[in-house]
Amino acid sequence: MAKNAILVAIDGTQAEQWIPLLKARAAGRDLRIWPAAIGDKADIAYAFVWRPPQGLLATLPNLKAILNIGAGVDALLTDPALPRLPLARAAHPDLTKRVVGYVVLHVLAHHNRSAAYAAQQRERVWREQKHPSSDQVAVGIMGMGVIGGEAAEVLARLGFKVAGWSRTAKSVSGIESFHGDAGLDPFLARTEILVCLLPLTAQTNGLLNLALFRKLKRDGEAGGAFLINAARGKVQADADIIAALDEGALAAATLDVFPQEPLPAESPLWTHPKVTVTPHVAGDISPTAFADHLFAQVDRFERGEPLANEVNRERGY
Ligand code: NDP
Ligand code: OXD
Repeated sequence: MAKNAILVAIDGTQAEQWIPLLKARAAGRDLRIWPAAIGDKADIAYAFVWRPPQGLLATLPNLKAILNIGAGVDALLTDPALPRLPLARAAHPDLTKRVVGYVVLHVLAHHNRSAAYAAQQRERVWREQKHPSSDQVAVGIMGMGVIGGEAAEVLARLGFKVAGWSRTAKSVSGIESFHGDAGLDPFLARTEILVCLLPLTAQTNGLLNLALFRKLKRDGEAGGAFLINAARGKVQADADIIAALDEGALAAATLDVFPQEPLPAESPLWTHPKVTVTPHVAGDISPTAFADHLFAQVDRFERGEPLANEVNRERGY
């Protein structure tokens, strides 16, 4: 008879943080830790996963639900053998605050000319850079979901002229809204600091390319067009970012994510003077904040309630 055990399959070094915390909060639940201690696969009813190996979940005959320890489910959905079961993603205030903090930090860094001041400090140069007020600078957020929506509101409170672009129409007070294919060009034409918070799907793959960068507003008070990608690397074309920086379509870029991670040592992005690289850390989710939520999801499911933040497989996010 199935035992409603929970598989924990977390890729990489993050597992070291997560496993003791999950064990401490398991409250008698039977945890099976991949890869060493899965036991009888027929016992497993739930899976807590972050980038599990492709095909693993398909080998669990009594699996009932999959809980992703992250907001993006692109790595799971590219598994051709992924079972068609309820699948939930992470949408949690802790994660949202972290990514919004990252976005605000880098919008302000571009706005406040931080790179120029860092270069001046190295040369002992005391010179004021031109600082437009935030209400003269247009920020555009691609992806107005849980994280993008919050980032838009925080940046609007800081005074920026904020617009959002999403798949479906939105109406948010103080935020100019654009949606769909028809809304993209007008959204880009008014945007000086472009922030990407889109999921990776068939529609968004490669969207951040040279043709798109050329449509951004670069003659405004911000002093050029800037890119911040805190979402997924495959939404961007790295070579096009370099080309856009070199021709002036982009003035600078902050990149947390890359088509290939870790970013290869030979990538010119590492040393480009107009690029800031961070190693996919915008939204590192904290196990202390999220472990209880995972067990609460199992409890909901067992009460017959739908999972919170269930992924729409057709939409891809
Ligand atoms: P949500 O699912 O809440 O929001 C996604 C948004 O993108 C929605 O507004 C959606 O539109 C929009 N969207 C999706 N497809 C399209 C499209 N084809 N055209 C226009 N808009 C589109 O996601 P979250 O806000 O929670 O997270 C966003 C992404 O951020 C995640 O998928 C993940 O990849 C990434 N992320 C990265 C982290 C990091 O550490 N770098 C940390 C956390 C998240 P609509 O509202 O109309 O559905
Ligand atoms: C996520 C991430 O999707 O950290 O949560 O990238």
